[in-house]
Amino acid sequence: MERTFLMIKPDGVQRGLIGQIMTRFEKKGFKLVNAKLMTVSRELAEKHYDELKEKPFFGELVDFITSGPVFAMIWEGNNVISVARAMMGKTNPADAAPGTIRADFAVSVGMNVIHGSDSPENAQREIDLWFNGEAISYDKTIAKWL
Ligand code: FUP
Repeated sequence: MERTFLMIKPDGVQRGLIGQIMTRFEKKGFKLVNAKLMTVSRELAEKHYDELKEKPFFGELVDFITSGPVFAMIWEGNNVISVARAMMGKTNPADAAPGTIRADFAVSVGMNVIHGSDSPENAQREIDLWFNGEAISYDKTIAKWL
């Protein structure tokens, strides 16, 4: 079963969107297997966004992610990596399809409410980085209906 790392960014936490966003993934049928509200060190932010370190916006991105608590999560389910990305919408909320999280809740590419792993390799890397690889394995009785 596939797992992905999702993070509600400081703007989403400040705006009180944690519950609404989690509800979307719960209603879809994905399973929450770990979660925590946490502050982010510059070291963690820089490791997380290592692929973007040459980009001109890297400094601002790290400033933003470390500016307040984030809500980090691991979700599990069939094709959860790509389906969660589809539910999030395009990086720039202006390009995101209506009904997606970024389209419905955000207006700027910087403060776009949520992060989600973009590949199986990055999902594993991010689960290791943020949760030391730890997740809860449990059965949900609804599973046979999904
Ligand atoms: P995504 O995978 O959708 O989060 O997008 P990227 O990994 O390309 O970008 C990571 C974050 O960098 C985005 F969520 C927001 C920020 N960003 C900018 O601030 N400006 C840009 O032009 C592109 C990305």
